[in-house]
Amino acid sequence: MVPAGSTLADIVSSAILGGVTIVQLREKTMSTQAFLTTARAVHQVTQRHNVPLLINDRIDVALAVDAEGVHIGQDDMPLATARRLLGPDKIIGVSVGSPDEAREAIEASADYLGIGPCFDTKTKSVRRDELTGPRGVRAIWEAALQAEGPVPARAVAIGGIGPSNAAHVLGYSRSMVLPGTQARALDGLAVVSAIMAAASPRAAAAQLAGQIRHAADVA
Ligand code: TZP
Ligand code: MG
Repeated sequence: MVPAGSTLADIVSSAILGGVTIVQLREKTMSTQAFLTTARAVHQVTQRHNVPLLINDRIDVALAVDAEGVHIGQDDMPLATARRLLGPDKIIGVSVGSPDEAREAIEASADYLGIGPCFDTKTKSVRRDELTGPRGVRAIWEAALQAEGPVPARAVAIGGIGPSNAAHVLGYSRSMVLPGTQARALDGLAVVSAIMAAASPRAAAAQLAGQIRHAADVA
């Protein structure tokens, strides 16, 4: 998803200048060598801006480039194993699509949850019955907040999110006050195409960052 004339590193740099606070590198088809080369180039950019880089799926690539963390899904390496390999200081995020998955991730000490897929997306093949919608995001987030274990530092919604629906997702997904818990807003949004395919990744990131800040202010 890189337009002709610009490199992935250029787009990542623009997105960070717009307000992106964490970058995840997700490559499903590249050779390991190409993935490593790309990860090193992107890491140079993220380090220059002091923004953490997470590697999707590949603990080995994260270790090889000394990325700040990884993002794993339900079918990837289990969190406890990833933690053992990465040590205590790396960030480990987990994709969760149900209250049970959220509870399990919290109990295994995930640093953040990626909740979704919220809406349909062209970036990944998802089944209609997997889509959570904003209502599902909130239910999953509430389950996480009630789980036994460290309350996650962060939770983001993912899947088909962009400037036209971000405010709705953020507002709706704010947890309700449950016995023994405090209402908490989502910490942010994870987006791919809304930034990577935008005419101006920097402007798209700035718009989304503004919506996230606004949601935090009213929470
Ligand atoms: N996991 C759930 S939805 C998704 C991933 C990786 C794709 C998100 O991409 P987009 O373009 O922001 O919908
Ligand atoms: Mg994965």
